[in-house]
Amino acid sequence: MSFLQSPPSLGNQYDDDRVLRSYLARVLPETMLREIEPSLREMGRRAGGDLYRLQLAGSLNEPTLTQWDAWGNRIDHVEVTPLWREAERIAVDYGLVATAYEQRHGSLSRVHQCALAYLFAPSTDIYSCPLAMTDGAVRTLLSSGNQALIDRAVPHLLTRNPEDFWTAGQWMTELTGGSDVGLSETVAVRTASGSDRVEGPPVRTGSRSDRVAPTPELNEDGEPHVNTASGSGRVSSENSTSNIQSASDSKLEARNSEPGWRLYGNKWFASAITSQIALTLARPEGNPPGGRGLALFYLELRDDSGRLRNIQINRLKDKLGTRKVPTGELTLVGTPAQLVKGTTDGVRNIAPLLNITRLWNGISAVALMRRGIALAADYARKRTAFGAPLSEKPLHMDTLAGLQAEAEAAFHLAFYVAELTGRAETAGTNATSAMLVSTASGSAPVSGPVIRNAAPKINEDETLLLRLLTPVMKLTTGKQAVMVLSEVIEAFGGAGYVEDTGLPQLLRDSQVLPIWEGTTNVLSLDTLRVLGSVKTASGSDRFEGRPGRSVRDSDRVASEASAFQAFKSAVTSCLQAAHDLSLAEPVRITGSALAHAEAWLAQTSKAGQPALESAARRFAMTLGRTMELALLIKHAQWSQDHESNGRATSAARRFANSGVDLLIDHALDDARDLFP
Ligand code: MFK
Repeated sequence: MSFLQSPPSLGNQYDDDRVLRSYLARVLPETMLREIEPSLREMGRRAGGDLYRLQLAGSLNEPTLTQWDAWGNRIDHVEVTPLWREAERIAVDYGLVATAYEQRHGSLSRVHQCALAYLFAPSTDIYSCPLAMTDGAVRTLLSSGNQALIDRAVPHLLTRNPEDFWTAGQWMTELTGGSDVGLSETVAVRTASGSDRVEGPPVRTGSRSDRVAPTPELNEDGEPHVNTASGSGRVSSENSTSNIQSASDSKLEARNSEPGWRLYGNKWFASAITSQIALTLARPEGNPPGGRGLALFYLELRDDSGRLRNIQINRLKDKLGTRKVPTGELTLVGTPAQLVKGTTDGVRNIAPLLNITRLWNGISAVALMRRGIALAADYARKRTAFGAPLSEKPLHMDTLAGLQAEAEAAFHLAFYVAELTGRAETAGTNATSAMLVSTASGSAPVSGPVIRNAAPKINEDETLLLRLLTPVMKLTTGKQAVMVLSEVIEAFGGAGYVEDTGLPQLLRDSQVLPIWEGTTNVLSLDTLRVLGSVKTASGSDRFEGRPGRSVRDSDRVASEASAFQAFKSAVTSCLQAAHDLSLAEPVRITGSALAHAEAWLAQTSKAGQPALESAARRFAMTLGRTMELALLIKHAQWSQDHESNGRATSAARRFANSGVDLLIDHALDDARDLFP
């Protein structure tokens, strides 16, 4: 061969990222940016350097499940990839979860954490998945007020000591359940008072014989003996010297002599099953059907000797993407568990976790877009065809410019939701979080004074806005990621279609983003529900915008109006920041999309639920893209004024003409006719 094409390469992923650096310069106080920038730069160096090389070198590695040892013992041992092991160490070291709760910079700690995650995620093979669930578990446990569980688990989830670190799983999906979690069949049985003895599994109604839980054979501890494992869980006897372990052991022993719960059922899509704990839903015997009849449970997967606690791992999923994530099908055969908060309302009680993982989903979406574009741009400078580098070809330039505008718009929405999340979390909770973290690690995790930022506390409107924008942001950025990464693959021609370039993984991994944590359609309906415009499948029409408050009947009308008003005023305030003529057209397009969305909602609400539902996705995406453009305009003006930089303005102008208002009314009858 006379010619060899130079492959794409990456530089420091912090230094090279104009959008991230410009955004941080706008939203962070200078002192904070100065303090955190070295760690961001270091993460950027690793993301474009050793981690990226490790990722490419291990592209064929996948997790494995070994169900039996050589002597016939059921062990269900999951081995993760070398990059995942390294990613865990880095995650703990940099406080990928802890940063948000240590709150050294008040509400802006969430932005700090998301910036770290954004740099870390594309080079670590979706290790962001267990981190997202861990973060969500912390938020859920703190919201539950269950002090025993908070004391037991949160210090492990937030520690910066790798020996003590736990991750959390989120087991929601069942064969029946899927998105409709209220259909879950897992049953919770209360054990006899004062003993750990199992009352016996409930009668199962599943049609498949392997879904019937066998009567457990009890071991000497009175626990049904199902698994022994070599123990990949680190909370084992060898860790008994750990500060955290010894501090909480006595509490655990005390609990074991109290009445408890055993879970029986199948979890069909349990992500990252190497976690030490999981939050899951099960229906206490006798409870009514639906999400309200489910309760939220906490469980620890392994006992002190590392054996799985009555959990069988039946197989790992053979997935399109996220192949490094060990996603399992599990059977719970009398798994000991503890109630997190009450015996009902499990879906409502696990909602804090959903909102945090949806934020991570959006941050991951923009991170993957950024990675794909960085590689494609570098390649375009190296690849010469038809007499010039691709970067000088007008059509190729135009194609990548369109992707950059999408990614830039998505970035601002995802990080805006991070800002709001941080403000909601620090509304009156600073003291609690700070205390939790200092007890977690035994000493302050990082030295130096705690700097509180001057960001305003969240108000009622912004609380509504956060509830609305979380699903809107997740669904909008997820779709954008798939579109952008598909184009990125094409920008490499045939090379993008070849596995060992590492490029196909980008597209495959992005395809999960619109699916897990609520599909586009489910979240579109959630968006309408937040606006008070539809009932859910389970008939709930309650509105949970303000913490601790549900709104019904006449109040609901007010909340419907105020959720949209909160959105409208957020968009409008961004537009008011724009004064340069170059932004006039994007401002006009944003205003027009906003007015159309408002009029459509008012009008279609009167037309009834089928009309609303059938257009819900177009409506929610219009809200997402409108907010994205508004935020991009605001940033573009700032960047002109403070950095004399017009590139964000170019992004706003391009994005404004890439379809912001998607609200076309297709006739419902046509949809019925067309349904294949
Ligand atoms: C790097 C990327 C990070 C991601 C990694 C994660 C890996 C994990 C992979 C997975 O586990 S994917 C599976 C995740 N599953 C979902 O996301 C479920 C999707 N389905 C929904 O979101 C449905 O809308 C829902 C299950 C919530 C519907 O269930 P129900 O039983 O019909 O509940 P309903 O009546 O809609 O809501 C019950 C209560 O919760 C209501 O409050 P009230 O009881 O006061 O009326 C709702 O207002 C409240 N609620 C629901 N969603 C909420 C919420 N509150 C706040 N925020 C929310 N998001």
